[in-house]
Amino acid sequence: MRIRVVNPNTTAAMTAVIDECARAVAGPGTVVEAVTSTMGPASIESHYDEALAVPGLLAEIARGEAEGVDGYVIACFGDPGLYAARELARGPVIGIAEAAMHAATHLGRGFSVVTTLARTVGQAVDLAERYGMQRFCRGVHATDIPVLELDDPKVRAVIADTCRAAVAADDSDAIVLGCAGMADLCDYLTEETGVPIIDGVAAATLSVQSLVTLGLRKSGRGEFATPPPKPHTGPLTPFTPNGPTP
Ligand code: 2AL
Repeated sequence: MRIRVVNPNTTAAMTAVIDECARAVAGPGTVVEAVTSTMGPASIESHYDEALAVPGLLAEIARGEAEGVDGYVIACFGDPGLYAARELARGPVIGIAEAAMHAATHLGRGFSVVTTLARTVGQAVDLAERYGMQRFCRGVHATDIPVLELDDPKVRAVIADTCRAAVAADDSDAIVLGCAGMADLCDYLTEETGVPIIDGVAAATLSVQSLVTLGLRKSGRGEFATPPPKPHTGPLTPFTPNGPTP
């Protein structure tokens, strides 16, 4: 099976981290293809960034559909464009926040999210509500590290400190990592904190793999059916569903 893991920001170095973490967990019959969005912001850490990341993400989904991809991971913790992507795809589309929060509920009674900038805390709280996770999500904690600085080895200790403080403050049993750029820190943070650390990139890749293995596809009826065709204008002209691939 082919799983396309879309990094909806335009930073290829971050896609390389995402690609490695997704490949590390995928089964032998699974081909993971991590791709970088070709348009939009270099990182996604505001509502504005998120809105501008969605067309590039949807273009990758449309391309994947034309190429017969079996399922998709949206590798950004805001799960930008998740429901729109689900409308376009035949197979499952899973966001990393969605997958990580669901995985955390199997591992303990409550989890904390550790994210990047403080301004992203509200988005994570909103996502927990949207996915019915209020019962499990005990807190969202910012490291105040910008996404594009996550690859600096000096920030690892700050993230570990924030994880430990989150567990203590929230009395939580697991940590959900709030950014795809933290995916490669799982082992280090598990050792540092002693609680399960959930990277959504790995969790979402395996969730998609499981659904495809089970022969399960996106429901074609109701809300997530292919969106009704209509003209799009200006730079969005190529985005008409079933039109030429954007
Ligand atoms: C993210 C993420 O996963 N990718 C990105 O660009 N921003 N998340 C975050 N909390 O800043």
